[in-house]
Amino acid sequence: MSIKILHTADWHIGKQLHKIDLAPDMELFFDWLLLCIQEQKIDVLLMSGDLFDQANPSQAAMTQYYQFLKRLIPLSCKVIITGGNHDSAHVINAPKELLQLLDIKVVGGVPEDISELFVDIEIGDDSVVIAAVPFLKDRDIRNAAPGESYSDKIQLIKEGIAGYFKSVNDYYNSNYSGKAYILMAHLFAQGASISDSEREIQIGNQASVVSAVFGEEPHYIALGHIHRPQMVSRPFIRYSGSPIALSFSEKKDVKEVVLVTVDGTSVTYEALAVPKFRKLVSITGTIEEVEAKIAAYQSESVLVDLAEIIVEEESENIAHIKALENILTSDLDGKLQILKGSIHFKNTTVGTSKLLGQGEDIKDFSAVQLFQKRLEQDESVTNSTELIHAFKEILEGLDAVELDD
Ligand SMILES: [Mn+2]
Repeated sequence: MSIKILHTADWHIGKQLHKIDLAPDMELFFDWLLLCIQEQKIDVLLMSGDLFDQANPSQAAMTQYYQFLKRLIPLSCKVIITGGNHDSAHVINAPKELLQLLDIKVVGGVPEDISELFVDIEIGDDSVVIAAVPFLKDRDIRNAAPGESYSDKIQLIKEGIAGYFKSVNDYYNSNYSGKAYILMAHLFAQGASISDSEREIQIGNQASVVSAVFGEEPHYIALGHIHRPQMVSRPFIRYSGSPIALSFSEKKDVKEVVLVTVDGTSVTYEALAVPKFRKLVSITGTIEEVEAKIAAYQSESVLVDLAEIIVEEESENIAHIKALENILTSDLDGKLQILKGSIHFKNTTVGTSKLLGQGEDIKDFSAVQLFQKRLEQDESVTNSTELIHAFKEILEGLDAVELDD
């Protein structure tokens, strides 16, 4: 016999990506996860923080969470969920007593007594001890001193985190020494490779921790917070990453969960890839190239693929900006949904200098005069008077009327 544990983190239930609700992605992940738990005969499911995307989750997000738990109960798989930096400890802990009856342990925030972090699991001849450490808030780990400097603060947070993990390991040593030991944590470990979707924790990530703070005791460290799956400094110190992509910067990531197997005190682990339910794509090029790429776009995803458009044109032209607006609002038959777009001009400065004739200096013109020159050069502009009027209003709004001589 052995004990099989699945390490996951950063579900971010309720997440929206540029106003697109990722609830369908989560639902498909949950379907897959339930199947995986059945097929792999998983005994324990770990979720290392950031259960919800918001401290105050929407009703829809709460419903999705409880419906998942309901489907999990018949599978007799223990569940351990900790709070992350996105979570409210109160929201997660509210149903604590009730969930405990269903073999679901939640640790929303740092408990009063360190013993409350520990779960001692025995299945057949095997056993494992899990310390479910949630995100450590500033106030959990140190006393703020009046007048302390920025670097004092960073130093004290680092010492506070290290001190907390030392107490956790001391508790393990006194009560469970010799047993297989898994430590859960939600923090920023030094050297981890981040994406765009983690919210900074503990003053601009300055107070990142070195993996030495976890001590020598744990056989496996199930980390949460970083959304890209990876090991940190040693193979058994791992971020499972988020199960779905939460930002365009994660578009190339393989999403995974980690299967941890405990056999006596031997602990082994392997990553299981989570299927991609939709792609996040960046479509780049000139307006013409982007239009062609969108027209030729093929999707094999279960859900509509999501795109960001990045246009690069040689020089500034209102027609290009209008073309991008058209692309952003066009109907694409549900094969692709465009969430955002930006346009960059390689020669903006050249474009400006073209406004000026031989021997003319930009300093000799007012902002309104330059704007007028610019409009005269653009054949697509038919309402110059209105635009100049609007431009003056903006300048006045900026309290820059003195530029208009
Ligand atoms: Mn997160």
